[in-house]
Amino acid sequence: MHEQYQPREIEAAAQSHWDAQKSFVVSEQPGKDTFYCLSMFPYPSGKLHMGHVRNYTIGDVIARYQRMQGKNVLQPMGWDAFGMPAENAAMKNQVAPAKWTYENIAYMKTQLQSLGLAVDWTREVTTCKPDYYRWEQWLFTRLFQKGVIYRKNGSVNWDPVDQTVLANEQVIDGRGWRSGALIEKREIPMYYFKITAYAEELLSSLDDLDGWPEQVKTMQRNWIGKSRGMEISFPYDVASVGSPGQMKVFTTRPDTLMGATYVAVAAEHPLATLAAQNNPELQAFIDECKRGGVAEADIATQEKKGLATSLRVTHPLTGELLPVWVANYVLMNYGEGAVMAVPAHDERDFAFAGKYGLPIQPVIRTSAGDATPAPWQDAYAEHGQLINSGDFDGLDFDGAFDAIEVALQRKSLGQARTQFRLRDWGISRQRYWGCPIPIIHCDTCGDVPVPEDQLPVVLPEDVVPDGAGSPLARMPEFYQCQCPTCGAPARRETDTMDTFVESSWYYARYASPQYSGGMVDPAAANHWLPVDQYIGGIEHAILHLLYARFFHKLMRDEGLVSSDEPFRNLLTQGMVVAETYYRTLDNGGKDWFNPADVELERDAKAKVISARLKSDGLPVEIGGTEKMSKSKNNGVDPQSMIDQYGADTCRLFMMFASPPDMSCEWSDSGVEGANRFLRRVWRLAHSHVSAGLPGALEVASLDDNQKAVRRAIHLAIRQASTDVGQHHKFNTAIAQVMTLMNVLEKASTASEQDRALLQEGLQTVALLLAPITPHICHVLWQQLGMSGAVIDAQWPQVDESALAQDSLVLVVQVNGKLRGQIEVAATASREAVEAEARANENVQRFTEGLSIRKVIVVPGKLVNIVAS
Ligand code: ANZ
Ligand code: ZN
Repeated sequence: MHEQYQPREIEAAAQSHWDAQKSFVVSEQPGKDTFYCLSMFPYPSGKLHMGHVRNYTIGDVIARYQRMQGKNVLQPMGWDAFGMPAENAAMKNQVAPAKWTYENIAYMKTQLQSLGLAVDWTREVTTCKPDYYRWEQWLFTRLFQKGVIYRKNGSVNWDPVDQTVLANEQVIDGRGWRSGALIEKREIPMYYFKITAYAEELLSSLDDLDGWPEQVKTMQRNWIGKSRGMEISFPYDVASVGSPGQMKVFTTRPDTLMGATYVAVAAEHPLATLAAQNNPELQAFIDECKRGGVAEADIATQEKKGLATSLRVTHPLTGELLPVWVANYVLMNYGEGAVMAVPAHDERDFAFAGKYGLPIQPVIRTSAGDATPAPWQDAYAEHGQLINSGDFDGLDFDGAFDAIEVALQRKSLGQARTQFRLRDWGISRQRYWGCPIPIIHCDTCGDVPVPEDQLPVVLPEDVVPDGAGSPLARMPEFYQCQCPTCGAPARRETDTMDTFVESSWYYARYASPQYSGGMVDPAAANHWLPVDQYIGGIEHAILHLLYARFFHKLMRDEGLVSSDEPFRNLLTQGMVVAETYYRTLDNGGKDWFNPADVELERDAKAKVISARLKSDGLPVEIGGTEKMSKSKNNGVDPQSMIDQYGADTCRLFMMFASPPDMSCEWSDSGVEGANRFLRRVWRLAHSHVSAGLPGALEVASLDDNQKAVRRAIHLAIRQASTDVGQHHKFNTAIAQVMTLMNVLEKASTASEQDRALLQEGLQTVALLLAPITPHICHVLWQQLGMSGAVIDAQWPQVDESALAQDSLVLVVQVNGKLRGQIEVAATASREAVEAEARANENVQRFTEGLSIRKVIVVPGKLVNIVAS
């Protein structure tokens, strides 16, 4: 055993052992418990960032721990390889997205491998390869035939200068990111997954996901957004509109119907079109609304604007005429594209009515009273008793809901309805680097799915896009084809799929990644699925997880998998954050400096008092900790940490810094501390091993000091087992091992039994750390003379008899201040403990002249004497 801890050699040796033994290659083993541990696969952006390292280390620790529990563990890895960054890089550097992507994958794979992940690399899945996406296309054609996928017009961001469709993130302040042109909304035909048909099930089965964070389930519930409400019709007459009809709204607050003072429609609503016919000002406003991004978030936050029309509709119960407005806060694709506005009880309507001088009529008594609200208070939106509502006065929400429904039904002007906020999932993208949509357009036969024997529709890989629309649409060799049904010349679809489609089913493909007989081999899929532990970032809490859950149900309904949900347990890891440093520029902007380029000055308590740039020695401002990002220049390249200290230090630091679901602050000193600890472990093991391995431990003949050491060993096992196994609290488990190390370093090595005990202690350290720092533990295990590799060892068991204590040391406090220690028999009664405490010399000194009011005994821990 080398005297110095040499991570480079150790890590190479451990990794080549695992490679040679194919340690992590798994197959189905009937009868053995399985554990499928999955971390969200990376987008091959070029190199790993700290977020990846943290995610994959957490997954790896769990996978290795489960293996030590005797499970047959599957931990796969792959690449979410389609997407826009490849196209952007391609335009910048004139390389094909395929080449760029494959090169990134090759490099990032070496990085992942250097972390020593217990991954079965024979199962690597790369979503941009035809052997993967052909099955996505296959499922698409099946679902298209079933009607679960359909085609309809959808609105996109259209850049009139570049003549191309832009993704939401390519629209900046309403303008194209490259051209700077004002973006228009355009309607084009697109394909949709009918996810709304699964809305009810996607909502209700959340209740079965006990292993998911409550917060994520809430986010999913809100996204699906089930609401019970009423559809209400407002008739309009010949005079004001030109022909009779009804304007429908959807409302969750039918109880406020008597407070509706106007109605508002979306810019795309037919009544808006009608009203604009002789009104150029209104037409201009409608055009303005139609421009601008299609992102929902933008619409929610934008300033409320509207324009009156000359139209009137009739209130369904009072017969009063209400003015019709066109408003930018009403969405065409939600509800009915129109709202009954109740400014007294809806914040958006309130803001709008205030701005345009529309009447505000309170109809609910809330905790804020019944006066006309000004300014807005959240209480105005509460449920409460009806007022100013005629016959309905005095009813509560439920009573009013039912009574108003009856009144509306009598006139055939309304009825209760449940609706979802969730929209069907539009998956068409007018981009090159994605999975081709397997549809052929024929003038005679319409949209024909590509027959199974003609799949995959292969995406040509040698194309360099130029940003002006999809290159596929300019490649006759791609789009010219024959109709599979009638044989006439036809045109292949040139849109590709949203890359969320690939990431919606990769977890299932890992079960049988090379299977060529179908999307998944059902036997293998059902053997491994559902995933026992899924780990990834909270940024995927809504869309990715919802789509994957949806796909699981689609695959179930195709007979491919038998479970209802893909991920049994979900862990959302916290962010990696780091300090930020900056200088303020003359123009008021900020120039951000990377932590690696900054030198810190600390006071005696190690508190940072100032920061200077290494290059010029001049001060920089400290900006607080933030998520590592390019914009704040506070990213730290994990590779430099691995190169300098080795993967084990990096892993230990990440796991020790915080529990996995909390944010983890990167710090130089934390990394150095982790490295120092591993050197300590190595040093102790080295001196132990150099003295020759001891004989067997004779537990029965240990003296008191030895018993205390052995107790520390088994306490560490007990605590670390609950920390890791039950709570994923790797940080406290590591702290247990550190405590144990303190004991072992001080323990005597004089006798053979002392050394046998140290042997047990070091073995325990190697086992408890094995999931976290697998390389050093691999070598320690060998050096400690153990047969077999530590990855095949079992997690250590607590010897309960080692925990038993003959006597206990309790601290004694007087009025909460530590005043002494007493030693009592472990079996001593409460009275005996109290008597011993009162008899303590120091206690007597501090209670002299006082009378003892109360003695509190916390068994096994302390005695507090209250005296005055
Ligand atoms: C009257 C009303 C009174 C409303 C009140 C709220 C409070 P959820 O719960 O999300 O389903 N709404 C309906 N369609 C809309 C559209 N196309 N664009 C914008 N807003 C629309 O929301 C339902 C509520 O959102 C409905 O209830 C409607 O406003 C609004 F005191 O109607 B409410
Ligand atoms: Zn045809």
